[in-house]
Amino acid sequence: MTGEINIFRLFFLSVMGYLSISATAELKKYQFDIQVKNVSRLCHAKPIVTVNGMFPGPTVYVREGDRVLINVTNYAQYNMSIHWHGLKQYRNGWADGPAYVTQCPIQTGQSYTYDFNVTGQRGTLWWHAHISWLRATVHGAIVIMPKQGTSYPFPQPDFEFNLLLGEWWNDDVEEVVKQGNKLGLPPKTSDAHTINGKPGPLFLCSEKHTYAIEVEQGKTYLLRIINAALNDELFFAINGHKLTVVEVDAVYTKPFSTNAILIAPGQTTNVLVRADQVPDRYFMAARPFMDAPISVDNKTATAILQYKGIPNTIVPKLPQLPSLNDTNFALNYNSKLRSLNSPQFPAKVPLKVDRHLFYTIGLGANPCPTCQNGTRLTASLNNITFLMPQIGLLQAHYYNLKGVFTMDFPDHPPTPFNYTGAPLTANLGTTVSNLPRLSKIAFNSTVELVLQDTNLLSVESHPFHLHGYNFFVVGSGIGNFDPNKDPAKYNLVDPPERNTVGVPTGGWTAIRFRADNPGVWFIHCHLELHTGWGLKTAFVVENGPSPDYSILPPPKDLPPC
Ligand SMILES: *[C@@H]1O[C@H](CO)[C@@H](O)[C@H](O)[C@H]1NC(C)=O
Ligand SMILES: *[C@@H]1O[C@H](CO)[C@@H](O)[C@H](O)[C@H]1NC(C)=O
Ligand SMILES: *[C@@H]1O[C@H](CO)[C@@H](O)[C@H](O)[C@H]1NC(C)=O
Ligand SMILES: *[C@@H]1O[C@H](CO)[C@@H](O)[C@H](O)[C@H]1NC(C)=O
Ligand SMILES: *[C@@H]1O[C@H](CO)[C@@H](O)[C@H](O)[C@H]1NC(C)=O
Ligand SMILES: *[C@@H]1O[C@H](CO)[C@@H](O)[C@H](O)[C@H]1NC(C)=O
Ligand SMILES: *[C@@H]1O[C@H](CO)[C@@H](O)[C@H](O)[C@H]1NC(C)=O
Ligand SMILES: *[C@@H]1O[C@H](CO)[C@@H](O)[C@H](O)[C@H]1NC(C)=O
Ligand SMILES: *[C@@H]1O[C@H](CO)[C@@H](O)[C@H](O)[C@H]1NC(C)=O
Ligand SMILES: *[C@@H]1O[C@H](CO)[C@@H](O)[C@H](O)[C@H]1NC(C)=O
Ligand SMILES: [Cu+2]
Repeated sequence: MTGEINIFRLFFLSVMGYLSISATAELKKYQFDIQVKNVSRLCHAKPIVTVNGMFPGPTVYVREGDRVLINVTNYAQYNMSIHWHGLKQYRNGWADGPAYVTQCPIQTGQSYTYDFNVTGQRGTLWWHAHISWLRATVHGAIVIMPKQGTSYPFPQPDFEFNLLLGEWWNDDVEEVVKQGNKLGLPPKTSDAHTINGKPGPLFLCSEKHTYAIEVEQGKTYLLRIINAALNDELFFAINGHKLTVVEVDAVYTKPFSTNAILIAPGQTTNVLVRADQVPDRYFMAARPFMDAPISVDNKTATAILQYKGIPNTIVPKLPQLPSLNDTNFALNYNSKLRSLNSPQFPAKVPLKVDRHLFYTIGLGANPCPTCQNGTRLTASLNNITFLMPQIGLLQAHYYNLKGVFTMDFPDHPPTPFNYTGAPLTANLGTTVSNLPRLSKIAFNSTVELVLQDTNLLSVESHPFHLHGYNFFVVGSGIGNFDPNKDPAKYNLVDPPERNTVGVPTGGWTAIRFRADNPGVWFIHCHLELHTGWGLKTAFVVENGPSPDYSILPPPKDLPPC
């Protein structure tokens, strides 16, 4: 357990010991202290923002049905808020976390206790800071065990591990983002990718910092893989070993076997791995996918899968990852994802649509006299660049405060054009409205949202995340969405159900959901760069017919602005 490589094989045993005390729904309490600590494991040791001094932060272990109280106390100099990514927070947006959407930030010296129930969900999710770029180091796994007496719909693994894929800067990320905003350009790309906080031995200065797991011949392992990177979609593979995908975003899938997975920021993927190869040391590796002419940190993060009894001196071999720009792999991989759709876990896809939304995703440039190029890069949905308000939108909605937002976000782009045609360099300006524009959604209505990438400045793949819901990814394609032909090709039987979906480069994705969770729910690109540039809006889902279907009253300790 010591020396150059840390082996975490005892980890799951202690987890099981912990969980065995939970017979029925329990109250689980966590204390999250936001602290600036010098826990850097990379070349340039420097203090980073952490939870309880850990990077990645602590895992939240709960069981379906549990109530969870997490007291977040902020000892750092930055404003903070934490999002429980993928938890539906039924009627309970107060615990969702995005700063200035569902709460004001937890300011230095203040505490806020997130209080939520984990209902009707089980699997791997994660938590992360939801303010500025602080989630670079403030993140961790959420593992929701199935209800007691309920097994996985796949063979019970012998052991399990969490793998958090991250993106690392040698500088303070808050300075990095500030520098980008000042120039009006993307800030410098990251210096490394990491697996559980460590970049692996391919980095010159990091021989001592490699994550490793020890496996036993013949045993099966469940890997809970989380992409916690800020801006990079990642491929992940293990040399010599097949991965069987069984769950994405805490929803079971029809199992399929693959040499590599593709995982976008915000997404989670559970895979089964059987230790069925010649006992040896094998590299696990993660590297970006980028099929647009946009510069990206292309460095490979590695960790080690080591068979029991094999000495640490053996040099592992790298897996063959798809090439950086392997569009075909990406499209083919995503097309294999299907909901399990079993009697126990049915895919309740809305078949009839009450509300059709069509949002274009665009990059743009607005005048900025102080910026390096005289312009500032922006991003928009339906040509609207979203500016954050000064107070929480959910409070403004709940208390019916005027002058905070408007509810006129357009259902369609203002001017239709050839979205994915030749690069558009004219009309790059976007509409920056003074007040955030949101969209009102009737309670329990069914919504179809088509997200259409555009060639404004450049096409690019955008992972979109919706808060408060899972959605079904009913269709996807390259080029412009055709409302007359494409819906006929939808999968309305067993489409993947998730909370974050990649809109393909120069293509579109159609999602459907039933708006049965009242509140103000953020929807945004999960590339922090684009979110910061305004690629976001929110749905205001109205209350239902009675108080039982309405937003809960706010907690007393909700942070003030
Ligand atoms: C962080 O720790 C490293 C190694 O222990 C040390 O070299 C460095 O000076 C520390 N940095 C700060 C700001 O404390
Ligand atoms: C949260 O933690 C802080 C710091 O330990 C403590 O002062 C505060 O009382 C706690 N809040 C609750 C509700 O327990
Ligand atoms: C969580 O569930 C408990 C027990 O059913 C209930 O009393 C409580 O109001 C729920 N909390 C939230 C935030 O929904
Ligand atoms: C990674 O990017 C660097 C800098 O842009 C480039 O020099 C190098 O060739 C790239 N490597 C690969 C494997 O694409
Ligand atoms: C992908 O990148 C490789 C090497 O950088 C290049 O040779 C190839 O043409 C690219 N493929 C596509 C489809 O752009
Ligand atoms: C900014 O200006 C530089 C040269 O001054 C140019 O190479 C670059 O393409 C410009 N970037 C944008 C986003 O306009
Ligand atoms: C859109 O642009 C593409 C590529 O430039 C072109 O092939 C296509 O014909 C255009 N479509 C329409 C409807 O103009
Ligand atoms: C976006 O809005 C700006 C400002 O109103 C306008 O100049 C531009 O033409 C619009 N672009 C598109 C693609 O609709
Ligand atoms: C929402 O609509 C579904 C389908 O029509 C219905 O079964 C359900 O009872 C509705 N829920 C509420 C709270 O009205
Ligand atoms: C922290 O949040 C408060 C409340 O929104 C705001 O007034 C203050 O300016 C923020 N501080 C920083 C450093 O951003
Ligand atoms: Cu994006």
